[in-house]
Amino acid sequence: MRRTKRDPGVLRRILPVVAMIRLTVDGIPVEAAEGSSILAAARAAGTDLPGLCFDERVSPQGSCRVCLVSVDGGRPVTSCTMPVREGMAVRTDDPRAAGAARLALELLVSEQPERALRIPADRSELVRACQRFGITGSQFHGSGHARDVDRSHPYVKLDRDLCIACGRCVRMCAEVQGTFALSMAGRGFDTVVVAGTGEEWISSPCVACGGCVDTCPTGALAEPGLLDPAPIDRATTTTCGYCGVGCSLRVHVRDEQVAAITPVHGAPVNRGHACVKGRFAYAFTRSRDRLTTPLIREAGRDSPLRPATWEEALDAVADRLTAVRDRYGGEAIAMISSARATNEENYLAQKFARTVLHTNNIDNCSRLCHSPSAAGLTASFGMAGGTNPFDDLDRADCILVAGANPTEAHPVIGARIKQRVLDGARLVVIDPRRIDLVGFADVHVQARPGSNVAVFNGIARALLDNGHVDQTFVRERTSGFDELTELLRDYPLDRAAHLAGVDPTPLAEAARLYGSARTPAIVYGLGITEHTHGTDGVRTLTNLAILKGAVGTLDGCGVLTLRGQNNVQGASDMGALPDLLPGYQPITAPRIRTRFSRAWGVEVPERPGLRILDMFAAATTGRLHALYVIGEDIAQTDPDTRRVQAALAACDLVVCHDLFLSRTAEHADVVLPAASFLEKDGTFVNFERRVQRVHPALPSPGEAKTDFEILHLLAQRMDADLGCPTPADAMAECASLTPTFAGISHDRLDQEGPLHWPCRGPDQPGESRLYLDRFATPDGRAALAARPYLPPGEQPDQRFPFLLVTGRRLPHYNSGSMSRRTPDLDLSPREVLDLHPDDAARLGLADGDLVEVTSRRDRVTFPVSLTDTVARGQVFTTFAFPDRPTNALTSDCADTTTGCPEYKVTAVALRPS
Ligand SMILES: Nc1nc2c(c(=O)[nH]1)N[C@H]1C(S)=C(S)[C@@H](COP(=O)(O)OP(=O)(O)OC[C@H]3O[C@@H](n4cnc5c(=O)[nH]c(N)nc54)[C@H](O)[C@@H]3O)O[C@H]1N2
Ligand SMILES: Nc1nc2c(c(=O)[nH]1)N[C@H]1C(S)=C(S)[C@@H](COP(=O)(O)OP(=O)(O)OC[C@H]3O[C@@H](n4cnc5c(=O)[nH]c(N)nc54)[C@H](O)[C@@H]3O)O[C@H]1N2
Ligand SMILES: [Mo]
Repeated sequence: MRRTKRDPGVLRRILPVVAMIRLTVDGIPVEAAEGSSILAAARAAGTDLPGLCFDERVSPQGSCRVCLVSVDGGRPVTSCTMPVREGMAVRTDDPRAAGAARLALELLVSEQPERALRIPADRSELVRACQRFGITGSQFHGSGHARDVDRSHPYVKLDRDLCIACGRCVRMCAEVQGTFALSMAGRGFDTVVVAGTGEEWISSPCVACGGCVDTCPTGALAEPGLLDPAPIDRATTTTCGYCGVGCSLRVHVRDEQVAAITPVHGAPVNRGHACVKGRFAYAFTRSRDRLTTPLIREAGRDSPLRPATWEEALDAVADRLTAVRDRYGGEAIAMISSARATNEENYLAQKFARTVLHTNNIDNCSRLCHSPSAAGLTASFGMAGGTNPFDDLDRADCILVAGANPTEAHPVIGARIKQRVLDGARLVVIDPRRIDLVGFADVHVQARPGSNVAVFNGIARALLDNGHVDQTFVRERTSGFDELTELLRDYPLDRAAHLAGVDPTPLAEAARLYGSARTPAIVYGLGITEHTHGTDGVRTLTNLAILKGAVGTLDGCGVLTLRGQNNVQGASDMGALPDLLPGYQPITAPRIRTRFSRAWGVEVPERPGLRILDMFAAATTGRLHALYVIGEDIAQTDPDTRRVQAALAACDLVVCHDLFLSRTAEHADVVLPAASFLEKDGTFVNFERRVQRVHPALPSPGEAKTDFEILHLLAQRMDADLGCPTPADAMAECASLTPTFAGISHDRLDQEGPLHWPCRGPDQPGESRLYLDRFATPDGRAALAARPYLPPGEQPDQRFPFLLVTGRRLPHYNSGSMSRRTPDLDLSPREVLDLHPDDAARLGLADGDLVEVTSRRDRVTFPVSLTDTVARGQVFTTFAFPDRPTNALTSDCADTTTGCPEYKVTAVALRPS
């Protein structure tokens, strides 16, 4: 269902900043980028010129006429629609213009109810405009309207009588969010915004990104917290703690509670946009079941957890960890560090493991997620991150989205992709499901789960056959071409299509679109990595960009990895990995180990440690005695739950830091209450390698402490000093030991804003776009990979004929520990299994019926949701609800290179329950 693509009415102009224009506003000299409006320039110059239908994030409309100004003494003009011109003299106080603007505003407010003017001025543009023109409540004629207030949605309230029909919300929804859920209905005086076809807001296609609420100038569309007239005590700018996009958010606090969260306008990553989670899903911070004290067990696993003092809890952990270490050696202890925690906390966690526990047994959830990206991108290009900044997408004329569902998992990026497509870029989607972006795509390759390598080899072969290979680039900057060409003899399009279970036509079209583009981009996610051949998937995907010469050049936009957790990039960057020290420096290199050992004053252990899944195996075989888990719910989110539970049961000691009593915490001996991202100081690294500041907006509840404080206190009790007392010190220490972070410090981030790594010195800007001169591989060349298609680890058979794919839905986040404790639960109250209607008919299942899903390991019952977004023979669900433990079903098949689980392919049987 392609809507209004390339409709000039919704085309957003993305203007490269070509030149600066000089003009004067009320006699004051001002500079503005060519193409900006007079209104934007006047505001940038510090005037409070109102513009009730204007928002610089969307196209101008010029309808409210309260932004009238004079230019060079001429007739009044709408400043929101007129672009700046060199030398123009703008007057916002021109009597004719101001008079006409005042009249327009008076007419507008005469139709408003009185309560419109009682909204605090800092929350209503209308009120501010009235103040500027001296219009007071007494001039209100009262409203002829008495229309309902729609309170059906937990986050968006529509007070219809406050609507001035400015259309900003409609344009935000279309041009910025790309959802097209809103329109204006009615005529003249009766015009009002409607969602969908006029149904209640909650039932409409609104995805609750908050764009409409953010732009509404009157409070007609509002979120509960900000409309409350009580003053806001303070606001803090920080980085979102949900996904890896890294949106800049403003956290408004009243009475030590979050009153509202709004996106930072003009922020580099999100450009004033956000999504339902970052923007609205904050109620978890003050949820009644937040952990506020440590918990310990009196006697053994069978005794209940009881509240304890920090002294008791830390002593218990310190004594027992010391005992295990001294008896069995450090290798009998393993630590899982958190991709939800800050860089500084992850730095400290790996330092704690290596210097206090004396083990390299430390890993983070990157293992479950994008470890194949780190391995694959390093092998292909030399470094473990995406190659380009996301802003490069503004230059892309073709976007290939493979195994990623950004409108649900990285919604701000999903919206940007839609914007780009509406601007004319071609879109190719490779996904077994008909995801939302397919509605905007030129072609959808609905490949069978686990067939990526066949698909990408088929496309690579077509690039060769169609003459779409950049021969000069291949000759001068790549290696492995001959071997790849040889392998691709086996991948003519028909065969590749057959292996992937698709028609050759869409595959050929995908190859033609990517191959004939001038500046193509590749965007990918877990549909590529979470497979038995995940690293091969990444390598064969990067082949396409290399063959096309679309990486490490300005002719393409490279390969963008949509990394998952808010700080999964950072957790790995900081060395919370069993074989790598901070900055991906190999633990096995003696020179590097010596440098760290000297700096830390303790010998760094030499042998690489255990990966997450190997930790479980080691526990069940008695080699591992203690497991220390920071912010990961392994008993819910790691594959094959029974095996995880067996591992937890086998350990003498399980310690966990969490915000809540997670499934893992229920199995722990000691649970330590952790602060959330809204309560801590430090940095996160987003999926573009952008290092961004995190500032505490709230105190943590009760006695909860940051992971940073907890690790320090514990080290002290084990007679060790981790050094770096503050997060800023930890970053400084990391920078001193890590060449790619050498130029990064809290001071610099506070002064200059976010920096990309690599940033090799305090005077270096940081590299957002990599490899323009040379690749970082040993020979400086991008390495093409000849990898054959191999079948997934698990295959359907007669007993288990369906394929279960697992992944994300918009409202909930991973284990759901946070999002389920917010009104997101009203948006998505329970887990369902997506099932094709034809399969449902065969099984005699109606929408909402229960189905028992059995895999080779366990069985779980789900209500079914009938949808043809899944292919026949495939089902889809998430893993956000502990009462439907999806990961009891998934297998321990894992990527042969990195150990990343095959979450995307599980053979299952379905039986009506
Ligand atoms: N709302 C929400 N957002 C999140 C999260 C969340 O839980 N909820 N989690 C965060 C985290 S940790 C991560 S890692 C990211 C994940 O973000 P994504 O990687 O975008 O998420 P997934 O839904 O797991 O998988 C993406 C797509 O891969 C497809 N897929 C499955 N198998 C294959 C295959 O063999 N080939 C191809 N080509 N595609 C396949 C699936 O159908 C799915 O649409 O999201 C982050 N953002
Ligand atoms: N079936 C299936 N399973 C999957 C996946 C899949 O696609 N399919 N995807 C996998 C992927 S990509 C990932 S990343 C994992 C994610 O799995 P997890 O990392 O386990 O999931 P989260 O819910 O993100 O968070 C883990 C815990 O951290 C806590 N927490 C949040 N912030 C903090 C903090 O600042 N400090 C501390 N100490 N705790 C905190 C939360 O309350 C939660 O209990 O799941 C994996 N599991
Ligand atoms: Mo993830």
